[in-house]
Amino acid sequence: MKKAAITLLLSAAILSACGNMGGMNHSGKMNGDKSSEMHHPTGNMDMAPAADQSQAESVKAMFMLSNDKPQPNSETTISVHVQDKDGKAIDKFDVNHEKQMHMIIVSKDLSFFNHIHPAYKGNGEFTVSTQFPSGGEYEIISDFAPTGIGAMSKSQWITVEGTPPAAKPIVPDTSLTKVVDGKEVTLFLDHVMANMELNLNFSIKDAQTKDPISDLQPYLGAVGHVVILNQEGGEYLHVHPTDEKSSGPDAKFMTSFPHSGVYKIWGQFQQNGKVFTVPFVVKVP
Ligand SMILES: [Cu+2]
Repeated sequence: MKKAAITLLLSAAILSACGNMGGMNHSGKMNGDKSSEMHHPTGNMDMAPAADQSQAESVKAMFMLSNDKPQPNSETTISVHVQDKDGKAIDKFDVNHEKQMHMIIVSKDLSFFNHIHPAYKGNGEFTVSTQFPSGGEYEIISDFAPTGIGAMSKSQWITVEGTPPAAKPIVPDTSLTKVVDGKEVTLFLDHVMANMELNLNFSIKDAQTKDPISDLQPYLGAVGHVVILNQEGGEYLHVHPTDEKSSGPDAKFMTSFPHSGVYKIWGQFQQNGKVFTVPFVVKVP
């Protein structure tokens, strides 16, 4: 198998009403199921295939916060309850890249990005404690694979108390070279076009010496992870490398952008036990 077929799950599932959804923004957009794309590199037995749309729609995720009015810079526990369409807990989940659930949290302007891993408590419930850096709206996306159903993602917008900082414009980068934590990372895209497979190649050097970095460590079982969101929200791509075993200087991925528009891409890599995250903004014609 070279790579699995892409499954795009584009639907607007309505999250079920829930009496205890502190801080939830019911008036904002509720994306429910997101477009989710997962590639299955050769030999990777650690990934569940994507659920088809009707299967994904039959699964509900209820997001709850420990605090009705979440405050910036203070611990907030997020819990996610995964249920079937009858409200019964779904209790078996496949491990995907070393975790049973991946969670991405972004601010509305995509300037804040966090990738964390809720712990499974049993009976369909995952929890994680985290902090939000300021007031404003955030999207929480959770990515998981109920056993026998397949990989899917669910999301929820929340509002954190306090005045949000001025939104940072999401502007396509004029240069696809960034320096983060002493690493110079260049993103090469072979062609950028909606609905076409393309290669993303992150090439990583030491920012000072310009020496290629070839001692990247596996992060969640692979050379890197890439998360892509579109500017408007609603499209979420979690992309895994085509050569998971690479240790740099190149980390290669393959994906396709479902529509034209502006997308933000976060590449995450690990060296010397420390994860670094490199953001890029691209315009897809
Ligand atoms: Cu993760």
